[in-house]
Amino acid sequence: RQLDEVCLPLFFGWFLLTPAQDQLRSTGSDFLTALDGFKKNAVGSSVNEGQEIPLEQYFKGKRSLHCTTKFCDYGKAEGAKEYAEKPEVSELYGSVFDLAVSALFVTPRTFGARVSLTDEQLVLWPADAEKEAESSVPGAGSLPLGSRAHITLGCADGVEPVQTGLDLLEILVLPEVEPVTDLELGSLRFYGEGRWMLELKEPMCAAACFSSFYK
Ligand code: 2AM
Repeated sequence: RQLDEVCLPLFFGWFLLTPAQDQLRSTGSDFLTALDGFKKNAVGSSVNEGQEIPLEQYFKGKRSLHCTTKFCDYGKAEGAKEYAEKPEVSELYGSVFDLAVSALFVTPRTFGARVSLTDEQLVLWPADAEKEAESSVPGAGSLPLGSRAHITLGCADGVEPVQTGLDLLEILVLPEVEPVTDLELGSLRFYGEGRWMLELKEPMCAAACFSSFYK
């Protein structure tokens, strides 16, 4: 085996700096509390059907918050080597970017934050990230590049984090609906089957370092 194959990471992505992690966790927690409060008065719209525990306990938290660009699985994932060899990847490795967190969402499986990438950030986004999800989420392949960009904030018991991006795509392929209410943080929409999305009144700016992760 070639050394460069051995050295491919588990994934590349933007890793939030500590202040941004703290701020996003805190905003996320405010959102779950507000959603719990709202659901008490809403009929037939439970995320954790039959489970009366607060959402904050329902979702198991993640330690280090990041926005995955390319999942490489140490080189086993398709296109991993090609991605790692892109000149932009080595040029921008270690640089800090301002990510715009534009929305928060929950489904019965996952809790995440939507990231709206700029053109400059999209050069690090794999061209097939949305198409790759087409078999799990029909229609995902036709969404704009970067639609899958997200930060996993928590997963229900037994759910793998890869599900967060698929849940986001699943919401984005649905027709737009009217907000059910305006919360302090922004407007809240309900997409059926326990799927909620809060569009932030003011997108949150999260400083994050482009790097890679090896277990
Ligand atoms: P996440 O980006 O939704 O958090 C390590 O497992 C990281 O890679 C996690 O952050 C995870 O999800 C992401 N990941 C795991 N499998 C993946 C896949 N098949 N495609 C894209 N991202 C994946």
